[in-house]
Amino acid sequence: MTWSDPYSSRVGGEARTVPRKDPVIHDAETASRGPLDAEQLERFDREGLLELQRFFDVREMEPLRDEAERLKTATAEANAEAIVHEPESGEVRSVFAIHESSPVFARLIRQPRLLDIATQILGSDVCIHQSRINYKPAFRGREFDWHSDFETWHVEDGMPRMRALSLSICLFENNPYNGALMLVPESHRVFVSCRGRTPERHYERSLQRQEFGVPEREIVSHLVRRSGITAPTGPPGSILLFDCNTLHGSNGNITPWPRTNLFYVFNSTLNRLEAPFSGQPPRPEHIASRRFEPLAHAG
Ligand code: 6CS
Ligand code: FE
Repeated sequence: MTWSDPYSSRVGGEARTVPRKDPVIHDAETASRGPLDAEQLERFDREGLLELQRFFDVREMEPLRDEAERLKTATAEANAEAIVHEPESGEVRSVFAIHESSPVFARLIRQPRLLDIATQILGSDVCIHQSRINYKPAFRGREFDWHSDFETWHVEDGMPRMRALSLSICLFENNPYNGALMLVPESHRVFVSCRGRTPERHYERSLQRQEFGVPEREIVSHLVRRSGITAPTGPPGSILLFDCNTLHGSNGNITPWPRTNLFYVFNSTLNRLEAPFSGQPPRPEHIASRRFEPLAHAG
């Protein structure tokens, strides 16, 4: 750990873990008001994740699935660099910045029943750091190796502290077979510093297959021995909240069932991005937004 950066990683040193320096629930008073009850907040604080099945009515997912399909071609025409393809099959793996490109997905995230959860946990106004659709297509969806999002957002985007969270919305059923997200409970409590140094324009490869910012296997094994792995499943309309530092990954999908999830990353407006701690230029706006205006409720 360098004196100036409590979360230094990929600085050429050995891999190691350091205790988290930030709270998970950032303000007790704000946390006492919001959609989550005390038991749900306590579970999120303890485990670094919270699944809410049937948050949306299944019928609400149909128009969102249509919009996710539409965005594949619309983004290819309007902002092709926001599309990531699967390395072998060429299928669409992810589309980024959906809160910018889609009025439907821009409006969805500003519903009080979602936006107020982020405010409740992060203890401040919030903005969107990143949004994306991970399509995990049938038969062809490839894996996402183990990682902490915060490690990447700190090193490659300059996110200073752990005051951000991800919301995942299942557009199709997430079941034990089609590549559901796997998370290590309680792993958010340690920062896993990774070896190596970040290559230039790393994101041009890491979003297809991440090589840097992947924790050492013995560290993953240690955390899994201690707390196991959870893979929340549920019908379309289920949601999953996870802390920016909760270790997660997902297997490939060789089933006929797509596992398309929306992801929105809420950042606290008090946690504005600085210069990337890698010393490299910032990643493009569609991956790491540098607009920090507070997100307002949908009218
Ligand atoms: O680099 C990123 O920001 C992206 N990478 C992963 C594997 N998860 C978070 C995010 O989508
Ligand atoms: Fe991730």
